[in-house]
Amino acid sequence: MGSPSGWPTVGGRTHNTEAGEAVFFADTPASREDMAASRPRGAGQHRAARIPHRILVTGALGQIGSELVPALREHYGAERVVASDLRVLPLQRSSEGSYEHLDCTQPQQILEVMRRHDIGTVYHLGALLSAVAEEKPHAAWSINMGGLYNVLEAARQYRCQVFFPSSIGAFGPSTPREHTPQVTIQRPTTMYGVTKVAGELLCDYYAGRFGVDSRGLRLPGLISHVALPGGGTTDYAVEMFYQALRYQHYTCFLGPDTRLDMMYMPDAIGAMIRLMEADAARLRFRNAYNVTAMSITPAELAAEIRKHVPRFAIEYDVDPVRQSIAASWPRSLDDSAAREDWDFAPRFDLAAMTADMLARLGEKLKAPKGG
Ligand code: AKB
Repeated sequence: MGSPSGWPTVGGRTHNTEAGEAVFFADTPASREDMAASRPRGAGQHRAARIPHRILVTGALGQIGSELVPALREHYGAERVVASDLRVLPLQRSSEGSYEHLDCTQPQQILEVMRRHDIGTVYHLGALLSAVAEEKPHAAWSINMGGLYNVLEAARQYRCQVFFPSSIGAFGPSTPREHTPQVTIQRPTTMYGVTKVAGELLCDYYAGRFGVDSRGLRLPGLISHVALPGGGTTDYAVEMFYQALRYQHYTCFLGPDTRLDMMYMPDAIGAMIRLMEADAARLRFRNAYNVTAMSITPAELAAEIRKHVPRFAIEYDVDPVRQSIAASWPRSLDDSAAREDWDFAPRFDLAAMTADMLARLGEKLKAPKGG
């Protein structure tokens, strides 16, 4: 059956229409066909996207990966998930499952890991966030774009499914800021945003041109008690929780009325897995889907925290760089396409997220270090 965008699918999983020629990776050790032949074919040629063979997570030690990897291991079995990152895995985590030291700017490293582990799906999370990308635009281009290109190209050759985390940063000041539509103007003014729009287009291209089963989300700010974000504009929200519990005081780098979309990490993890398992025939968009769970300001988050931590006080010392990035982003997203196409339904609103976050982070901060 043809997919909505016109590329053929095999058993719910798209497959390449091209004959596996290695353009960039001319010295690839194994062709896509070799890989396919070496895989067990319990279900004949009909290996559906919802039963991944083995899953590779890049950037696995980051904010999202720290929760996605355990969730995938729980969902599909620990032996099916290979975590990877540019960073060295802390010794105390070495028993958690397969781990590869992987630099996504190096195509041969990606190909080698995919071949060795017989990878069928890649969650490509390795990227620089918005504020740090603005500080280091050249590195951001090389890591965010180069890494994605290498992953898509390897996925083309090995017929892998690819998840790409786009962002609210893929929009810019000329985008409608309220209830931002799924399809709208995308002219970001940050290097981070440029790499996210270009990344969306590259996913679209690899899907349409080569039949790579690429899927993506335009993620809002993510709030988590497990791992800290690093170098993002929405990081204030996580910082506020830590500081509220530790010192009952937080100095916020965004102004009190800066409204941005946010989501609690369990909803984001659930959305990623649900999207990757969704019936390919229902997906109208191969670049990325708008998703959101709440649209909040620092002042609103502080007021919600104060319901649990009455002495909590906030003050503001605005960072002009991050404030101007935030000012170029939507204030609220329209996520109706995600709800319609693959039943996206977040569970945590501001009140539920705040209560859960304070309870879990409170436990974590009380626990003895290293315990
Ligand atoms: C950031 O602030 O850079 C990220 C994002 C919204 O993409 N959290």
